[in-house]
Amino acid sequence: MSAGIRFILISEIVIPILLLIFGVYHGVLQVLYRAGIINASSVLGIDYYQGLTLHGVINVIVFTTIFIVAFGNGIVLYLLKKPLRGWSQWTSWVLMIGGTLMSAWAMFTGKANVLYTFYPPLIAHWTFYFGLVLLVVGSLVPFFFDWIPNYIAWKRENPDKKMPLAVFGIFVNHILWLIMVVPVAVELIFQLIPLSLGIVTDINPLLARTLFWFFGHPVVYFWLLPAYVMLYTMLPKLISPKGKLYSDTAARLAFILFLMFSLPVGLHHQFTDPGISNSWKLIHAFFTFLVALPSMVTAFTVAASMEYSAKQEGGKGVFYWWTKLPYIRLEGDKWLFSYLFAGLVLFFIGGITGIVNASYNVNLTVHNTAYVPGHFHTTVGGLSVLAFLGMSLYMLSKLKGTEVKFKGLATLAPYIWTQGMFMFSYAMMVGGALEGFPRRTNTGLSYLNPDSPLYRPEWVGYAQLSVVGGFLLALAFVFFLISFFGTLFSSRQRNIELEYPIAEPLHDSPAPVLNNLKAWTVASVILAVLSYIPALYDTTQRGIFYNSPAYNDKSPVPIKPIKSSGLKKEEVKN
Ligand code: HAS
Repeated sequence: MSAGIRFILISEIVIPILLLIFGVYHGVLQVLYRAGIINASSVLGIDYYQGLTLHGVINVIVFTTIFIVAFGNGIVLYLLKKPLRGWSQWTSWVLMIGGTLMSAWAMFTGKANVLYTFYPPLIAHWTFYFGLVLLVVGSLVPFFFDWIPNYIAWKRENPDKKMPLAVFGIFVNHILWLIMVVPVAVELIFQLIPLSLGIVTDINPLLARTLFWFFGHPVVYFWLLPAYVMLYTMLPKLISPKGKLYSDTAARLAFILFLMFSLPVGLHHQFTDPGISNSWKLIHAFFTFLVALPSMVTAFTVAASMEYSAKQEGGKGVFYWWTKLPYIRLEGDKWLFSYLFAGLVLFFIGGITGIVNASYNVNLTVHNTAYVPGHFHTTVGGLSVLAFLGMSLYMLSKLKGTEVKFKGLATLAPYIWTQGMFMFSYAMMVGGALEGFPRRTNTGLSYLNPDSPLYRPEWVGYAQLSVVGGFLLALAFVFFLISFFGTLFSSRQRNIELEYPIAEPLHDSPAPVLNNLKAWTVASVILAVLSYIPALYDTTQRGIFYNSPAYNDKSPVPIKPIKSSGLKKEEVKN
């Protein structure tokens, strides 16, 4: 590997972790603010929406995207054994880092207090949107100019072999990414950037929200699939050198099901939005249950792989093999198991709570309550983040040619994280679902004040429990950082070789139908378009029209409230 490519890979791991320090810090401020322990605007002059935007955008847009590119680069390099092209990697790097800096400038200067969902009526400075566009374009460059050409060259040399499973998962993920960014690009290019620049004053926010959620649900699988690649291909080998993936075919089936069903589901975020027909919302609810299917396939396949692999280490019977899993083991790369296992345990809860959300009628109880952050902190904040942190440390140690430093702290971190996330998510989910604890609040926290008519004593305990959870999460992250920076600044001990512990499958079949990615991509696009045409049509017929001046310093808060729902443009203007 050339020094330039090595530098790019290391920086694509280190930069997101540096940014994550701000992201996690703002997470801690959120719990303190919600419990009334600090006043949001008193901390470094950053107000509630600004802090929440930094927390969300850094953690789930920037950290994830740059890491996923680094991981994909590493997997393609290792398994296809073809060099990455310097010009393509540098182009991607400049676009992603340049875009991140642009958006970061807007967020840190308070010009983009629009949350990670960034749809109107909240409006940001144009640099925020432009930066995101650059980040996304940069993340696609290696796919087109390194991964695909390298695969074609590999296939020419290995005509009888299937695409390696890890590469297959990485490709499915980036194909999904390519499809899902189209609607959000339309929203950014034709609605938000012109609105922010003052080129237009009139946009349809319901259309903007629908385009956002067309992207906004599949993006959660963009965060999930790299973790699934690790679970399928690496987890068994971390348990035992003789560990095996239970079924390669089941894994490929799961990835294809994600490609098919991740897209036609976004309306489950808009069950309560007016102006879109209920029938299409219901159809998206059904598709949402279908997209849970590949995760169920994964739960069984991964559990079977864990059992098989633990039995290679002497585990016996129905339950005793659980004792042979390397929960806290420091030799070699076994420490990485703790990140994937802790993530799995959290995702068990995250998955079940997702199914609660998807149930059209139950969603009405939990929507816009703290239950929803409770759900997504056990999914993206659980399995995805833990897998990405563990893999960042793993790749860093390989790229530095050194052992992981402070391995004990690194191995404990995911368990402390899990404990913290359980407390935080329990508080948010139970408080949200049973007591209506709100998802967002910017009301001066009057619910904590006994003298206020809005005083809600039943929420106070939940807010306080979430502080304890938040502190455990921060402690876990500090443990991780000590190990991460210890490894970064340690000197080289061995040859630099980026390798991954890839397990062979126990059951495998050629299943050519599953490997035809071109056909599945076409099918996925057709299904996504068909499932969205009626909803998009509805938004143009009964959308709510929102009139706004260009971005100015007061723009982060809605300038003009939306007048009412379900009205046609002429009716609103009149
Ligand atoms: Fe979700 C909202 C439905 C999965 C992230 N979700 C969100 C939001 C985020 C998010 C960020 O239907 C908030 C968006 C916002 O800002 O408003 N979600 C689902 C469903 C699934 C799901 C059905 N979500 C995810 C994943 C995410 C994520 C994955 C990130 C990575 N979600 C919703 C809905 C909403 C929503 C509604 C809107 C709510 C509202 O009203 O606003 C499914 O894909 C989940 C399927 C998962 C399973 C679990 C399988 C279990 C496994 C673990 C096995 C463990 C083993 C180890 C073997 C069926 C794989 C042993 C375990 C032991 C316990 C010992």
